[in-house]
This record gives sequence, C-alpha cells and structure tokens, in this order.
Amino acid sequence: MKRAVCIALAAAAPLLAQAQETTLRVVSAFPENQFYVKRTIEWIDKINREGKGVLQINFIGGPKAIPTFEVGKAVQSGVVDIGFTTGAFYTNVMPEADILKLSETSAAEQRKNGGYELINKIWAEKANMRYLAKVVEFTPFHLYLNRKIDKPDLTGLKIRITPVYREFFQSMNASVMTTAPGEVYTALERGVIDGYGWPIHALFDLNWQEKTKYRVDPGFYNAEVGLIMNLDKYKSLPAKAREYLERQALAYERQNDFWKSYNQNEAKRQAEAGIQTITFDAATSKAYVEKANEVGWANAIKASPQYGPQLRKVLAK
Ligand code: 173
Repeated sequence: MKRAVCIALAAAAPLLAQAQETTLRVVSAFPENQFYVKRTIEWIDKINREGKGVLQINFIGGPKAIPTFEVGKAVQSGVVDIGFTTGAFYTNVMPEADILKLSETSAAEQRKNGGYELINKIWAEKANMRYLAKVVEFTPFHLYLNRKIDKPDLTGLKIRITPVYREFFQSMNASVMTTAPGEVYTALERGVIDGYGWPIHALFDLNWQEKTKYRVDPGFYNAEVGLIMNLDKYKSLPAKAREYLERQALAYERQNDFWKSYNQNEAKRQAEAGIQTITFDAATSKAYVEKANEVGWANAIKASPQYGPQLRKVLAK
C-alpha cells in the first residue's frame, strides 16, 4: 500500500511541475509585418526557450485578432493577458496613456526617478493594468506630406492622425482623420489624405515610402511602445513566473539604445527612397517644436488634471 502511494506520487511529480507553468496570451496593436512585432516575437521565443516549466507566452496575432484601438480594452478586461501597443491606441481606457509620448527622460531614468512607479500607480488605478516595459523610445514623430508647405500651416490639408498628433496638427489648422496604421496605405493610395503623422522609423515595414513625397523636419515628441498586462493576471502569477517575466521585460527595455542607430539609418533610407525633407528657418523650427510640447502638455493637463502635472515632473526635463 505504502509503495503504491509512492509510485503514484512519483508519477504525478512531472504533472505537478507542469501545473506550475503559466501560459500568457499576447496580442499586438501593430500589424504583424511591422519590424516592432517581429522583434517582440523574437523576445517571446527567447522567453519560451528559457522559461520551460515556468512561463510560456502564446502570441495570438495583430489587429486581425483584436483591432488596434481595442487592444487596451482587451487587456483591461482580461480578454488577453498582455498587449503590445502604444498609449495613443488606448486613450479609450484612460487619457493618461497618451501622455507618455511627452517623455524627455528615458525609460531607464523613469525607473530611477519615481516615474515607473507613478505610471504603474495610474495604470493600475485607472486601467487595471501593469506597465511591464517600454520597448520603443528615442524616436521622434514626424509629419509626412504629399503636398509641399513652406510654413507650418496645414490649412486645407487632410492629415491622418492618432491621438498623438491631434491637437498639434489641429493647432496648424489641419483637418484630421484617425486611422489605425493598417489603413494608412490605402488612404494614401486613394488620395483620401494629404499626409500623416508617424515616427521616423517603420515606414518601410508598411510600404508607405511608395506613397510619400515629403517629411517635415524636425521631429517632435518621443514615440513610446510598451508591453501592458492585465493587473489581475499579473497579481495571480506564481512568484517565479512573475519574477521571470519582469526580468525578461526589463532586459528588453534595456536594449532601447538600439533605436538610436536604427533611426539614423531609417532617415537615410527615406532619403534614398526619394522622400524629400521640408525644413523651415531656425526660428520657425524652434517655434514648431515648442508649440508641439506646449499643446501636448496643455492637453495632457486638461485631460488629466489629477495626474497630468505629476507625470510632467517625471517625464519632462
Ligand atoms: O501614428 C501612430 O499610429 C502612432 O500613434 C504611433 C505611436 C507609437 C509608435 C508608432 C506609431
């Protein structure tokens, strides 16, 4: 009898170990053919290789699985565990999400100056989320156009936006239209828009260089792409799985210097593809960037009188 119990326990041991392994479901708000997503899938592959028996991640897909602007809600409600997205795509969960674009301090600095804790306080309280890591930064946004301008005036132009650019482009009299990245190519092809806001990089991933004539320099703000997780799921993880996930997320974030050289090369590629730059005189350029920041913070504080000013302390320099 005793022996039988021993044998039964021995047989169950691997099953018990397996029961400790957690599997998380991840979706991307960016199209799967974007380099961002490929890089994230490589990160997931590494997690799965090294995390056997502890943590596995199942990549569900891009906007075909969950539409770009619904990923935040899916993470908030726990329909998925983790979202790969940017704050501008989940302002329908909380307006604070889009404020991260105003970061002048780096993710590494925000881990030290209280920024990371503040972000997680807000994300937990208002969105039922844990902000795991920022994995794109050091990346300005630009205005791309198919019509030439000689001053920062967009009167009569229809520009594709997300919340990132709305108030800034409207302050230059643009008429604006919000779309997910996956719809920009067709809008350009059909001439529905005269331009769009987008980072300095990742144009080629979606072939937009084929339909783009000009880039306005300088850029403004600082693109943020991150990994957000359902807070209940995060809290329910076994300690070992949570530590492992956090370690891997931090290791991914620590590679962000990668974007500095990548972006230089992307600007070069744009020039080689025939995209011309539109620049203004020095005073106008300076005013352009200052206006972006002014409009950005004014809107952030209006949208979140409670947290806008607190975020400013840790994000601005
Ligand atoms: O333009 C966008 O779709 C957008 O808001 C964004 C934000 C961060 C990275 C890439 C795009």
